[in-house]
Amino acid sequence: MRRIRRFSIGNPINTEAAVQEIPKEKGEFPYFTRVQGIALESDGDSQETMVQMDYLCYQMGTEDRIYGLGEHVRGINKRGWVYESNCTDDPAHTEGKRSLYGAHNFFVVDGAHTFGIFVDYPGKLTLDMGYTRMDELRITPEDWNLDFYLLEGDSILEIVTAFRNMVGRSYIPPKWAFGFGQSRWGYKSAEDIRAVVRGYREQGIPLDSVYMDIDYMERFKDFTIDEGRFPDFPQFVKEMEQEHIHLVPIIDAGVKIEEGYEVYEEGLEKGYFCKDKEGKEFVGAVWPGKVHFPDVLNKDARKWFGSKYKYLLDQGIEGFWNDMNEPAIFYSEKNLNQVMKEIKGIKNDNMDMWEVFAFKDLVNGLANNPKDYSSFYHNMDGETVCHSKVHNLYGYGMTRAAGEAFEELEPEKRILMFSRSSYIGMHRYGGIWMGDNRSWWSHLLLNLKMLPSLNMCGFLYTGADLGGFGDDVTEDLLLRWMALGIFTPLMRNHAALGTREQECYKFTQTETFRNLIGIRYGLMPYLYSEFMKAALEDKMMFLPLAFVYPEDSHAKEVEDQLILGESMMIAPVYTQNASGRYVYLPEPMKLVRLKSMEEIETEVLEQGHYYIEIPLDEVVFFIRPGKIVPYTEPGQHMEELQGKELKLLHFADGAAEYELYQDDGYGKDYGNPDHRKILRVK
Ligand code: MIG
Repeated sequence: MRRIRRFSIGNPINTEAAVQEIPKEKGEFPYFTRVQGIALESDGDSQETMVQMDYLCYQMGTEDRIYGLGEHVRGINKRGWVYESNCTDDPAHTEGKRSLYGAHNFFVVDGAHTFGIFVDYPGKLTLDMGYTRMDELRITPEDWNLDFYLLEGDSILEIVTAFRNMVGRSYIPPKWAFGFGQSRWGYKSAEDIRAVVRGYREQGIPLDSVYMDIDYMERFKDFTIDEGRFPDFPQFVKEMEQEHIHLVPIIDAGVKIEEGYEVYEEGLEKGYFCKDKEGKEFVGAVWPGKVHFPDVLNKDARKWFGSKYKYLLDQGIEGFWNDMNEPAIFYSEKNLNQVMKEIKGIKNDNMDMWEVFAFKDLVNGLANNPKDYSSFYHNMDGETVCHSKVHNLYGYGMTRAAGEAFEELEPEKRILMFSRSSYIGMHRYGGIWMGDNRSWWSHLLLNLKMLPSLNMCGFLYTGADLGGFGDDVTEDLLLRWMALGIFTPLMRNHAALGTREQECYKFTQTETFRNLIGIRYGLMPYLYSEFMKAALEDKMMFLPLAFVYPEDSHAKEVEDQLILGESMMIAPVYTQNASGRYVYLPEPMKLVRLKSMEEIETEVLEQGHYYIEIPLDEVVFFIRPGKIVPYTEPGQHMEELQGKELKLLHFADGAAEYELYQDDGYGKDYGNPDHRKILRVK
């Protein structure tokens, strides 16, 4: 039996994370006690101090496991670290980090008691999962205005579905956005993009989209296109369309301060930017130089900012990615002046070591400074709210602005949208990508581990920068990473300015890349069906083995394999120079080995532990007993898949069924029964 209970404390800010209204209950929270006590507080780096604190505490048993929290470093089981919900632009996703770009305060405790918790609180929230004391789970907000939801059910999956029901249906992208996309920070002109498309098409490597990073804009101004480098943009969009390529431009949060720039002038005139204490527009600096931040938490401002996407929609664009919306701030005008003053003061000193360090900290502390976040304000339904109280809603607000505008501007059509920063609730308006990872083997594994925790929080359309964003990739890392990426809804190769070029055609094993990406397209009938069913039925697409085999103590500890939908288990290679890997089969499964969509071998394996050989040019997955995986011949792009004959891979002794979901990939009549078809083996 499922049950959701809501305990409201103080005067919570309405985040609109939930779409289902749960009546408030009075009284004590079950399981948790509110503790007045001494705790360790950290400044995020290494300084820790003992402070008096007020927190909610759950006494964990040794067997308790914790799942969820969305976008974070570390394991599928989140126990044993302290996490902070505090959306941060930090491109070093190392194990010691407490927050990344998102704030996803939903988790499930599984053990002596099994229950889910959602803390609807848009400020900084500390989730101590056995860090201060190994046996205590502590939840510490910065103030006591929050909604605390307790979810119960007969299984973890039931709890997750109840939660997803409560927060509303996950965003569904157009079908072409399941195709492979190439991106790189540094494509500067139409010519650069043509060269990428040529590179792929000449090698016969499938491709559906090319992403346009900040360089397409005129001096990094949102909703502008540099005419010199992109002459006749609508014509260029058409040209790409003929190549079956979608262009996907980036939109940044900050609006450049520049006289004569329409978005700036309009926003200023209407009072739609965030204000400082004196009521003047807050000045931060990001890529465009000095900017104002649109107040996307103000309904009218949000509507206005969303309407700006029309400029690009009108030119044929059908997808966007929203960046820098934590919001990232390189420095604020005020703080920079202050720091400069302080530096002047020490200029002629003979600085000692500590002073030099302090000087360095002054400069490094310019970016994403908490003082800046507490020095500007939003207008939420007429009320002035300090940014730091609602910090985690900014990316959500920006993406919601776009999503709501698309509903109005393109009511019949799905538009691709994914964001960097997010909060639960934003999952209704867009997906997310996993931010600035690195070309590290450990980040391939992190990519895998984040999938189920994001799915729990409603984020289904997601993926990591394949090959890694920062640092230089190697060909084998890219191949292995793509072999995971072929399964993730967002499949995009993206890299940072100045790193090794990592478009697939730039390497020697082009045939392998062609086959690998071909397998993605070949498996599309299955992948798309599983995505759509997960979205429409509030289910997870990627599941930890622990959720599917709760009685199996081995399965519970597996952190490098996932169940994908109803039929499949994946187990990618994530170590360098490996000829294969160990895989645990919780039940008999059929191993499927593909060199390409035309070269498929299968083998039935009993339950148990195996070392599976997986050469660089092969993909392996497993089919569960009684299950079916529909597939087709690959194509060069998504449109080419239309009308291709369906074939079935299966591990069925007797009769088995699979529900296929198929639609035109653009429309929104998701409930149409014609989209569902039962496939059978006899
Ligand atoms: O400060 O637009 O995460 O994907 O390539 C970096 C340039 C700004 C961060 C994004 C990344 C993008 C980059 N952006």
